[in-house]
Amino acid sequence: MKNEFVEALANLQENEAITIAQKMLESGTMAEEVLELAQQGVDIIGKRYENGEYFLPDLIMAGEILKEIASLVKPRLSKGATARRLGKVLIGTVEGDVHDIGKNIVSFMLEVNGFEVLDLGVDVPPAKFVEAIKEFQPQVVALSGLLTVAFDAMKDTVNAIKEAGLRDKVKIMIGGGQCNENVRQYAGADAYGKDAVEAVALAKKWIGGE
Ligand code: B12
Repeated sequence: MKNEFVEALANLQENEAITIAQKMLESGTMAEEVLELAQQGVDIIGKRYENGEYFLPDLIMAGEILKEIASLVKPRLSKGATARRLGKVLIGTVEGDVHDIGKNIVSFMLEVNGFEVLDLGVDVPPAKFVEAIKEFQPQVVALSGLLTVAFDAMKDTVNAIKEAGLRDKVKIMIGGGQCNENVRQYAGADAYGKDAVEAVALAKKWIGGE
């Protein structure tokens, strides 16, 4: 059933992937394992996109299927992983950018790993991040962005946080698409993470979960 699930997801067979995920959960497969398998499916989808086998609409479709799988898995995590809250992470896609498939994966993986996550969504202006830091009081702020213009938006966001006098209250990580160490330096963030696994590792390191 596990291979079939990965295959169904990789082949973007929505109904099949969801039905198998449901069956796995009902027959006792751990929610965490379903997520790991989903990640394997996503990796295959990413490779097929790079090889020119898949196109934009396929990735959007993949995002939709993942959202549905996430909604199936989440309630089952509440007793285990999500019961122990390690700390708070504020996440959003920066202003001018509406890409959210990767952000949603990061957000989801952080939740699964025990963090309380406030997701501000996409195209989030710097002022909204600042306001949310004041209210939600996260230890970590995660900025996602895939467009080149997002690099400036990331920098503006970090500056706005500085100007609000909140820079020493939060650790800031960035990620998404073309981001790298240079962008991190340019934006003035504390770290760059290449994927959701690194995002979780950074949050753990900073909040002290490990
Ligand atoms: C899907 C997609 C779209 C979808 C987005 C759907 C959605 N709901 O997100 C749609 C069709 C809407 C779209 C629109 C546009 N897109 Co687009 N899009 C893509 C595409 C094909 C895939 C992005 C994706 O989802 N990847 C899969 C996810 C899982 O990967 P990821 O986001 O990188 O996330 C992973 C890591 O980076 C990391 N991560 C992500 N966020 C964070 C945050 C932190 C803190 C950390 C630590 C890690 C982390 O973890 C994730 C999981 O491992 C890319 C091409 C590509 N290969 O990246 C182009 C791409 C990003 N798009 C591009 C462009 C140009 C556009 C448009 C301007 C097109 C247009 N002319 O209208 C618009 C922009 C709209 C806007 N204002 O944002 C360009 C950007 C070029 C540039 N340098 O600026 C790209 C690179 C395509 C290209 N080669 O030209 N797009």
